[in-house]
Amino acid sequence: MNKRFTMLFTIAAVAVMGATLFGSTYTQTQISGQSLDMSSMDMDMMDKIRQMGGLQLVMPQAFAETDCGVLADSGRNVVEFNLTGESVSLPIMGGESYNAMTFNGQVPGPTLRVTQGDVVKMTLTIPADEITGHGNDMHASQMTALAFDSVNPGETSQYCYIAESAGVFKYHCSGVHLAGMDAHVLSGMYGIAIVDPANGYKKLMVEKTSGSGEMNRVFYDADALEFTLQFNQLYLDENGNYDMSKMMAHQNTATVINGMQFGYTPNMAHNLLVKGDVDTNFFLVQPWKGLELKQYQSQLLYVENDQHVRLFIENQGNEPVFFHIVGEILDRVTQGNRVQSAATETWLLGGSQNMIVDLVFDEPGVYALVNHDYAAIYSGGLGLFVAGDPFNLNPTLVEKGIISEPVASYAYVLGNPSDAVPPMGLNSIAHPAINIHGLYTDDVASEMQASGLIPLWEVIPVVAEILTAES
Ligand SMILES: [Cu+2]
Repeated sequence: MNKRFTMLFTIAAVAVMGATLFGSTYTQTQISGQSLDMSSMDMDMMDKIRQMGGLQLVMPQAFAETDCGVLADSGRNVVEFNLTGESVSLPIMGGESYNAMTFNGQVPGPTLRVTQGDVVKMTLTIPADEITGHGNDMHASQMTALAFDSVNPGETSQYCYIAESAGVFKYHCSGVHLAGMDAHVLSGMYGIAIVDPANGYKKLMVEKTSGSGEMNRVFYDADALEFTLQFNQLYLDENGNYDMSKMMAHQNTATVINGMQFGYTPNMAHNLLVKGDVDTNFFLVQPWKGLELKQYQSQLLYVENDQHVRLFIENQGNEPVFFHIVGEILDRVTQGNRVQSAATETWLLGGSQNMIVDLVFDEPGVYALVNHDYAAIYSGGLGLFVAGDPFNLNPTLVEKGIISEPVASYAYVLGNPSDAVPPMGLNSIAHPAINIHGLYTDDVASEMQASGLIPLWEVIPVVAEILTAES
């Protein structure tokens, strides 16, 4: 064979082989597209990954000391964070309940607040009678959940880390060796850690023409009235158990903010104050308004006008959050101590993403905070801020002797809901009063009452009697 024929043969062979290879690959891809069959999934997969060490390639020692003994002696401020994994039954809208998994008998779990550079000493205890083991993954730690693994019933385990970066960070149960993590988190085992910047928060600048047409630039001190809002979903079957197939199909049964659907909407006290009658609703959605609901009775979020308000917001869930406040503009959006936007109408949070929103409510009014996805709004992703005295209640409250002088927000009368109020930090304005509200077990609510928080279900009848008494 001469050289020319050899060349032709080679080109032809490559062409035929190529057509065979690529052709067959293409055809195979088309044919083998398959739907996910849950019943055939290998549930030992996480164990196998763990045995291979694949997910442990990032070792915590690579970036920060994590030895509790060494850190305790480091001279840094050590903050202890004690969590208990507990499966309990908690209410959902409509008088039903669901089988929740919790940290410390509440959803979300307690909020941790530290200053950048502090040492966090996290201890997870699983009671002996708990039905399953649990883990803990704190995103503020930059440690893989597998470095801590999971804790069995009847056992306690601990890890330490330095909170190196400022911002909001979720924490969540990591299941049993990572298996069932989705079930545990979406059943309630989540919370946040707020890491205040070492040098505190920045002043807030708000630029508006403020009606005059002239540019008006106002600076607000870094100190702010603060709230936490954590968005999530429930995926439940008819027995109130987590339904993985619904999660895989993104068909949630409820959208929750701090664990509850429509948890920040009016209750009977608000109806009484605004409409003069406990049974006359002044807002279309009031699913939690009865006194018998105690800690589950809905509450509103009260702010003053012209006050710097700071919101710590986390998307704990499986769906996007389009965070918006109807009638307001988000004056500043910060993530990881870096400003992302100013004067924005809506900000998008993907799963396990967070932000700090700074804003000022200029005018008295009722402002709805929403996940601006209509399906989320209708399934529970809505709550209300009330700024100032939009219902002009001050004269009546003073006249009846409930308050001695006009107040700048109704929080001075009714308090703000405990589950939306974070622990005090570097630049916190104290809430005038705090009432007991949240997806808590009765034991947790009783402890809060003993610690001095306001049980509104006991206060409302007294206020009602004063308001309705003949003068
Ligand atoms: Cu768990």
